[in-house]
Amino acid sequence: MGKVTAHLREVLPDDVILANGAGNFAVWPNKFFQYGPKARLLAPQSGAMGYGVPAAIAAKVVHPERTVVCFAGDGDFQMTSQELATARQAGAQPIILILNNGIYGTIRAHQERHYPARVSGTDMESPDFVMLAKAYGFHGERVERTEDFAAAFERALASPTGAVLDLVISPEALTPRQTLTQMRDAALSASRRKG
Ligand SMILES: Cc1ncc(C[n+]2csc(CCOP(=O)(O)OP(=O)(O)O)c2C)c(N)n1
Ligand SMILES: [Mg+2]
Repeated sequence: MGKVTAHLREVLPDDVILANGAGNFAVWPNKFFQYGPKARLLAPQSGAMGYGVPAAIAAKVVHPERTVVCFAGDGDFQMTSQELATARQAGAQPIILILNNGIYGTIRAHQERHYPARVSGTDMESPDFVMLAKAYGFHGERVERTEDFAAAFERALASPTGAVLDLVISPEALTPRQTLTQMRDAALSASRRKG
């Protein structure tokens, strides 16, 4: 995602509107994108999952001429994915990047920090997001390798029907600075020290 965000900084227009919901994935648009005076970020102050998709659609209704990109988690996206139908109906179809790591990452991180290796209910089986996007009349693509992102994003930008890019990400890459295993190991050795 470091490389993906760096690429987006290069190619997105100055007046881009970004949106996000809640989850660890939100660190990328929140901390690693550089906002000039014309760019906007629509994000929940209350940490509401599912906020990004409807916010991005609303942005596209108000500013159809501007590029709107929503960052969503795989859990987060599924809170409001049905709004893709609203987008289609309103002719207001943004680009949605799903950072698909197969887990409710934020909650897993809490589990690993407080109860290391005792995982409960944070693995997630998702639908095929590309098929789902297409069912709603969006362009859809799955991106499995970092080096394939740039071309896929170019096709998303060129699509007249908006786009959903399903970005397959390792659950280990949960934060920019610490992997899931490092989180678990740190908590395990801290609890051993305590006895
Ligand atoms: C509506 C709502 N339900 C539950 C939560 C608690 N919560 C915060 S982050 C999170 C998991 C997010 O998972 P995902 O969207 O896959 O993002 P990741 O952390 O994996 O990047 C949950 C359940 C919330 N913030 N909002
Ligand atoms: Mg996730």
